[in-house]
Amino acid sequence: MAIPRLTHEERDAALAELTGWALRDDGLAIVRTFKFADFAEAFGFMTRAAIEAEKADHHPEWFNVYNRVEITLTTHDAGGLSVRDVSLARLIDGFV
Ligand code: HBI
Repeated sequence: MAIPRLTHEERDAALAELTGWALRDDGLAIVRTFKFADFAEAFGFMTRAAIEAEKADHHPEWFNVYNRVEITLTTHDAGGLSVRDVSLARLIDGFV
């Protein structure tokens, strides 16, 4: 399903609203690193985020080692950032 890519203005406005997310160097994704007390906390966070991602049909690219979770959000179907990335980032921020 074609989904529009955010304009630079929309992108910058969205980032201003989000906590702790940064634009990836190529401008096509937003990234954030989370640190938790231990692995169990980190994995619990990933479990909650996975449930929301599946509900939204929008999936993160992520890396976890011990208590650190690095998340990258981009919309493959838009070839960059879309509203789906901003919405999922906002949902994920609600878990920390
Ligand atoms: N997740 N991040 C991301 N980007 C997508 O384009 C995407 C997705 N999850 C599912 C999905 N697209 C499907 O809706 C389409 O592949 C049909």
